[in-house]
Amino acid sequence: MVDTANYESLKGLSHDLGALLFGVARVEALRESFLSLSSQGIERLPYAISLGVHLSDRILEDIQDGPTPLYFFHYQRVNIFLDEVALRITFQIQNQGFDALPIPASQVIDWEGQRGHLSHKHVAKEAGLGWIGRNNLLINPKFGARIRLVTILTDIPLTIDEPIKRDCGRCRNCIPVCPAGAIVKEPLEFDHIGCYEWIKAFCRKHNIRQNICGLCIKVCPGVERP
Ligand code: B12
Ligand code: SF4
Ligand code: SF4
Repeated sequence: MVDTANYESLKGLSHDLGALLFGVARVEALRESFLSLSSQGIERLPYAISLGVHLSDRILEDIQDGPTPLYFFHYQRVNIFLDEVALRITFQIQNQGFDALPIPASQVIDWEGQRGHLSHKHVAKEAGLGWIGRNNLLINPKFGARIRLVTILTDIPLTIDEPIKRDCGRCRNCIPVCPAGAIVKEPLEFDHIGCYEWIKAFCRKHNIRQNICGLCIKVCPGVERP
């Protein structure tokens, strides 16, 4: 099968499974930032497939000052769902005689530095799914920040997508809603520690067993809605 046919069939499968966002990047430039993956033979996996799902707008709209029980449950189920979609894509690639390595949607490998094996956002950016916004999240033109992501590294030949040449423009919606004051005009000046400390304290206070928030996702619904 040629690269385009592989690309179209995997994109069709992920779409049928419910992951509406699909893109492919080469991983050479990203590999340096990968954490604890060197024993997985990743140098033989030159492509990264980035998948994204659109979160429930209804659940996000109900968030007022912090995560709700419904959002907490949704967050957990969507992570499981993404890992399952990544597995289905992995099995399809393996069935075609190629190699694939699914990276969990939300597994922390380095707790002190708060890092996973790789950044799904950085892969998604390279794969053309969107840009890094002022809120430090991957912003898709259609669904804004209301998406969650997963990555599959593979050696199946695929066509490569181009990064989107866009940014937040004049929008500032997320700056005033952040209770930690972590979001500022320049995306690179995002206060990671401030955000993390606020989330930890809030979730402890409300007995929510995950470090989640949701406020800067809620206010960023995307602009190219049908
Ligand atoms: C650990 C983690 C967190 C941690 C720390 C995040 C961080 N590092 O910035 C905490 C708990 C704070 C967090 C919060 C959130 N997260 Co989170 N998180 C992750 C996870 C599992 C790993 C992140 C990672 O490895 N980054 C790699 C580094 C290199 O990338 P970076 O974050 O851009 O890099 C900076 C930090 O490392 C920072 N830094 C350096 N040293 C330290 C030390 C500490 C203590 C901290 C906090 C940061 C920090 O400096 C780097 C350069 O700027 C990813 C899943 C994944 N594997 O990608 C999800 C992920 C990034 N999270 C996600 C989401 C949605 C959230 C929240 C909205 C929570 C929620 N669900 O309600 C908030 C948003 C915070 C924000 N505005 O950025 C989504 C993002 C989707 C999108 N649209 O972009 C991801 C991709 C999960 C997914 N599968 O979709 N998250
Ligand atoms: S709310 Fe506006 S400024 Fe904030 S990340 Fe989304 S598009 Fe960018
Ligand atoms: S997750 Fe919450 S605390 Fe962190 S930047 Fe977004 S709104 Fe601010």
